[in-house]
Amino acid sequence: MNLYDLFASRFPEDRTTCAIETHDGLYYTWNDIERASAKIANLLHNLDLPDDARIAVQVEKSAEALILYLATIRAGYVYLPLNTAYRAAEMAYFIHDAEPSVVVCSPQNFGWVSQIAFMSGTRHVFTLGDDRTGSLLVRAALQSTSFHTVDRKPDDLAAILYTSGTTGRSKGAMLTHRNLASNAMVLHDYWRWQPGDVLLHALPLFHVHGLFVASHGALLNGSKMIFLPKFDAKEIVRDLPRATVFMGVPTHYVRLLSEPGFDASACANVRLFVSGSAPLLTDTFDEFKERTGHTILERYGMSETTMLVSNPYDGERVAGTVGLPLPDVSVRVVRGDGLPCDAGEIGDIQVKGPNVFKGYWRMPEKTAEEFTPDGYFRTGDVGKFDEKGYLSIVGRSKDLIISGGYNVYPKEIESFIDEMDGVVESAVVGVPHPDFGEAVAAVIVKKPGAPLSEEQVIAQLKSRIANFKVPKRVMFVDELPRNTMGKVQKNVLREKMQATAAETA
Ligand code: MCA
Ligand code: AMP
Repeated sequence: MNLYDLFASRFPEDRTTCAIETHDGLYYTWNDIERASAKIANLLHNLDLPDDARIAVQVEKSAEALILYLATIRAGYVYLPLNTAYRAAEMAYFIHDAEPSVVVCSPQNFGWVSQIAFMSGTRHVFTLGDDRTGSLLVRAALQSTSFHTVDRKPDDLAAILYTSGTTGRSKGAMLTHRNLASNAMVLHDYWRWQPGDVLLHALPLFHVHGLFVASHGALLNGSKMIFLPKFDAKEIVRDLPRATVFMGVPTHYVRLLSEPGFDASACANVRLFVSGSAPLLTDTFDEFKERTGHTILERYGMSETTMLVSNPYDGERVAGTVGLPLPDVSVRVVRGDGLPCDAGEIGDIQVKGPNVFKGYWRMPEKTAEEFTPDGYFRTGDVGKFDEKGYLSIVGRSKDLIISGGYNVYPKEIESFIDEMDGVVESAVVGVPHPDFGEAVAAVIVKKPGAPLSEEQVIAQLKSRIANFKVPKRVMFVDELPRNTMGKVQKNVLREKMQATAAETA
């Protein structure tokens, strides 16, 4: 059983039809996908890698990037996608932790990425540009266009996705061929993928939403994807009339609603808009319906579980809820004592099913902590079921900020700020943001007389961590508010931040 075989068995009979159309007018047929992934799979295979080799990839979005993912799966290795925003310190951590046999990076990053990789023991570093340049394709060009997909057991790893940790240490969620195949099949049926569907793909390829939920749906349906390098509201309005399915994070929907020319006629051909990765505001849901006549389908997932809950395709899609547990997925909301909550009662969301990951890479203790004795995974999200079985997420027990669909763990940012000259301590919180839903904000206690400004903090952080993690606002205080247990009261800081923002607005 190899996930790639599942996709290939669903490619259209006529493999000369278009699988991927790029924004710069290139067409890749299903034959191209097969042959190009075979070439890269042959290249990887001929490197004589260990069976469980990790292939770490930090490249800009392109059809070749997706083909590299498919080639890795075909060759039986483990795909490890990395956000292109990650800087040296972040990349060093992932590469050191995952010990990939192969690293693929953008040509312009070869210098610093290869240095990190070689120092961590990686033997092969290739480059791949978003314009079909780079050593990966040069080397793959010499390989055969046929490859016998490597057989894998359902529990063998297909991918590792790093999720930031509450303790500041990122954890690699290990996803198996079974996890990904089962979720792809369930979503294919649940969202009624059908002949003639065309996916407008504007999500990044390094997280669950763009790589698995969106791409897998189209691959499993033999559907064409219109590939945009990134989300751009104008381009979406231009391409939507040729698409039937669109998937995005709430920020995408907010931006579409601000785009002149985005109306019912632009969406006339679309049958499904999906939102996820962050909470969709009821206002956005309502305004979208009013403007376009479409009811956005909101669903809920995690890197560790892929998708677990979704609003229905045919039934009622309820604003402010993430819907019903997917078929074969068991979701429960429990109290502190572990007993199930009644409808309407708030508790911890837990999940069990074929979609739930195998564990955290080389962290058996952390893995054990996150599962209940009866095998449910603790999501760290807090929610409630209503009488009809719809789940609402009302909060998170984990200290997490979701900004424009990207996750930021305050602890990680705090540790970078605390290392700065002139800082005594800091607290990082999420504050409401009109575009990103939530934005990162930092509250800092300076050493007496330290000449540290908001601009300096932001500039220093930008040189060290991914841009989306950098606070949009920094506030200096004399001391952090603490409760009687000595814990920083982040709710007080959030309110203070919001009050200051309102005053300066
Ligand atoms: C960019 N910036 C951000 C973000 N993105 N800041 C905070 N949060 C962000 N998400 C920074 C830029 O670096 C820049 O900083 C400034 O904000 C403005 O950039 P802009 O050009 O507006 O940004 P953009 O390039 O248009 O990107 C915004 C975006 C993008 C399109 C919303 O963030 C995006 O594609 N998000 C989708 C994330 C996603 O796929 N999540 C799925 C995770 P400066 O001006 O300082 O340079 S998978 C998942 O969560 C689970 C499992 C699930 O359920 O799906
Ligand atoms: P990640 O670590 O990237 O896998 O992000 C997973 C987290 O995103 C979940 O634990 C939720 O907190 C959040 N999330 C995903 N989808 C939704 C949604 N539709 N509404 C609210 N939160 C969501």
